[in-house]
Amino acid sequence: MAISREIKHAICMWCHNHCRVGVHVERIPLDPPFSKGETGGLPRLVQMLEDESHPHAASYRPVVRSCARARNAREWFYHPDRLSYPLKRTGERGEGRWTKISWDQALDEIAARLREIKDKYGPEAIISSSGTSRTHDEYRTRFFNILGSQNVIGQGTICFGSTNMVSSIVVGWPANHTGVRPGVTKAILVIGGNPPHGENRLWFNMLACVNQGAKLIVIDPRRTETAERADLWLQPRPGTDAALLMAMVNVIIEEELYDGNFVAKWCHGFDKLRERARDFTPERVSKITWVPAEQIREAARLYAQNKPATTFSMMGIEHIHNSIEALHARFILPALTGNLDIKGGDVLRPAHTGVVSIYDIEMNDIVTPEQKAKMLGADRFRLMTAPGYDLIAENQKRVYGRAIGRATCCLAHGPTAYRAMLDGNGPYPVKAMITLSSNPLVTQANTKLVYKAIKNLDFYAVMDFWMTPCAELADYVLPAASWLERPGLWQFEDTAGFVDAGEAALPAVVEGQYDRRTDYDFFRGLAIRLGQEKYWPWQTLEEAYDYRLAPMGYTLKSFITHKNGYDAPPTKEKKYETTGFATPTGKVELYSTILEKLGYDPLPHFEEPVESPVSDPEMARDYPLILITGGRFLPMYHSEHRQIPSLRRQHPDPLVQINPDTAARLKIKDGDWVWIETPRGRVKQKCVLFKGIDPRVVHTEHGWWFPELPGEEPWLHGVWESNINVCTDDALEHCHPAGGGWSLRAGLCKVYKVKQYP
Ligand SMILES: Nc1nc2c(c(=O)[nH]1)N[C@H]1C(S)=C(S)[C@@H](COP(=O)(O)OP(=O)(O)OC[C@H]3O[C@@H](n4cnc5c(=O)[nH]c(N)nc54)[C@H](O)[C@@H]3O)O[C@H]1N2
Ligand SMILES: Nc1nc2c(c(=O)[nH]1)N[C@H]1C(S)=C(S)[C@@H](COP(=O)(O)OP(=O)(O)OC[C@H]3O[C@@H](n4cnc5c(=O)[nH]c(N)nc54)[C@H](O)[C@@H]3O)O[C@H]1N2
Ligand SMILES: [Mo]
Repeated sequence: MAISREIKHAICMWCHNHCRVGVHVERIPLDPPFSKGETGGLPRLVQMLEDESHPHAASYRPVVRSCARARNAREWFYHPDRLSYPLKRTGERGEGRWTKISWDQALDEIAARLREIKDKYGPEAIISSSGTSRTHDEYRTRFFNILGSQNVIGQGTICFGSTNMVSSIVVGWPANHTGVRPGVTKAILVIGGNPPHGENRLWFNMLACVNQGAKLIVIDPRRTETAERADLWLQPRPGTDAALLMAMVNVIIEEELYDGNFVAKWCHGFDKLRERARDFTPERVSKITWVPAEQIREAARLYAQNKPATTFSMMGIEHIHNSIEALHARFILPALTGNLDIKGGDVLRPAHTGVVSIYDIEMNDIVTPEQKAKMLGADRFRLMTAPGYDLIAENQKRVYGRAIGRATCCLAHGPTAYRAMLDGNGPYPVKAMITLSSNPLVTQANTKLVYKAIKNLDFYAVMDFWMTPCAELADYVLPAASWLERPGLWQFEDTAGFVDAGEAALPAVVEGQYDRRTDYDFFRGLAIRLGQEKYWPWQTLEEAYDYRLAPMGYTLKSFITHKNGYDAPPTKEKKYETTGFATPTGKVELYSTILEKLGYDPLPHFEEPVESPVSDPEMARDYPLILITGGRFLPMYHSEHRQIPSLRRQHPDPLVQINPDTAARLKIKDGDWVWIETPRGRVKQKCVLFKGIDPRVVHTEHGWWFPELPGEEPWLHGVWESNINVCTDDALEHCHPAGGGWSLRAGLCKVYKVKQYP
């Protein structure tokens, strides 16, 4: 029997590109007694390339071919530290003593513990921490909705949640970076994003536009690779984007660069906006932002006078105190300039209606008002919790027939939940948490508080691929099947107009070697033990996806066979002309009636960051530098991949960027390890001198832990060494009053050399 090679069609979930890849798998025939019947040997992963059968294979090619993760996929997949079987803690929490158990035992015991806690404290005492849309989160939400707990917390509150929410309240639907079109797009405005590292598939597209003459305007405190390519780069003081963007609005209105017809017919509140924008003269804003007034004018003109123009805003403006206001101003820009829903501008892409919606899978309509009221943080941070979500959902259902899914923009409030996990610090006790597809000890702000909160839980379970710092503190650790071992269905949270499907490339279970399950299996396993059986008719994730595709007449397999696993009905321009916008007034709400109804300022305003040389000069004497964190860098993804040798060799250490003048003053040299300290704590990273950052600002990486260090306490794989979230702030009074987000990019710190390290 010859070696056979097969190409499996899969959706890579190692980053936000969600590339459809061809996973090359070989079966090497084995002689008896090793042969497993007709299949003849185990499938082996050989390599990962773009999926040639996909209609957009050409756009995936440069991305996949240049991807270090794809190239080293075998190192990841066959890594000896991958979790293989459920583990149960045998020693004290954090002691690092485990015993291997079966899935049935794990699910029986976990379900029994959850039932106990539910009976004693109510379902809302059980919560879950989620991550960054790397798994099939809609089934988690379904489980929790049926259970009766609205307390799924997660990164959505600071990762695309505010973007999707603010876009929804202003233009009715998420419309961020939806329109980059080579040959058509004439200008691209990038605000606080660095796609060469963060979303390089899009970056290749942007470069194609730029190479065909599109103007690139970049707003970033660092001279990033994106800024290097810009026609105009604005370097603001971190955290001041709301003022800067309102100054652009000011120029566009005062110089009459706006699209009068569109504004008159389709915008609500123009006069009030004009009034508000008057305060934001480039001269005044220049003093706030450090950006010269003339550059602000130039940016506004370049953007407004090159139509169609598209906008791309990222974490640079979500991770600041003024996030909602900055995003509001940012979504006003395409409306004022008539760039909405036109080819090459900012396109509204309603969900693919041939697929059962994420909203319906989540079963959001069964949630009672009493349960919504118990959602942690919903009383205080009303925009991105139940009250705000209900308002956008109502309008989206009217216009689009469905609302966007909840994973990004309707979550319980993390910092409120971690406090509720500490006795007596919340509205009611939180006693159990399931961490799945997230690593909050590394990625959530204020690690010390998160640590204390987790340690105080009655019950903690973690489902992951690896023994993360969080997993080390769990009572049960569950081995997850990765995207390579499970089918995939990708609709960009229902906001992209397409559906993409993939198959499992490799088995999740190999007898005698490993027994991994999908996150779906985990929740369904708990669900049927907790009396939810009738809501989970689909035995496997694949059956669940068959159900999702049934309206189009396909199963997952037949969709892949007959449609190459992809479908995207053509999008029409200016759909609003027939439907109106999905907002309460049916227009673009420059003046947001939803913000008003929720009790917030309906127009963008500027507030100083809580910690800044302006708002707290006294603090600035002790902590004189502005700290921005978390700039993305390849080949890592947040806290992942540190254990993969080929990837770690490319980026072995955590790096802090410091301007050479500042470093010289502090007697720090390139390559020195330095402490970064805030009132919350201090960690060390290695200095890189960087002229592209203002001398008053430093930038650190995030996501650092060291899988090679011991797992048991106090090490927890080095979670206290270089993890910048030890230093970040999540105080409730500092979170955004509407969105609840915490600032990761505009605090104060001091930096000094580490003596004798490493
Ligand atoms: N200081 C600072 N902190 C930040 C940021 C910053 O810029 N600065 N960025 C923030 C942002 S935008 C985000 S999105 C968050 C990210 O926060 P997280 O989502 O918590 O980050 P990850 O490190 O990606 O953690 C994901 C974990 O889930 C596991 N995992 C991946 N896929 C799956 C799956 O399919 N199933 C299961 N069960 N597990 C899986 C991974 O192995 C990993 O351990 O970090 C935030 N934290
Ligand atoms: N390789 C890799 N790719 C990733 C990820 C990863 O961890 N690694 N994470 C994924 C996730 S979940 C996300 S959310 C995206 C994030 O993607 P991006 O947001 O594009 O990435 P970042 O590099 O975090 O931030 C962009 C820029 O914001 C700038 N910035 C900092 N403070 C400010 C400010 O006050 N104002 C402005 N205007 N800019 C500021 C930083 O200098 C940085 O260059 O990346 C995704 N892709
Ligand atoms: Mo994110």
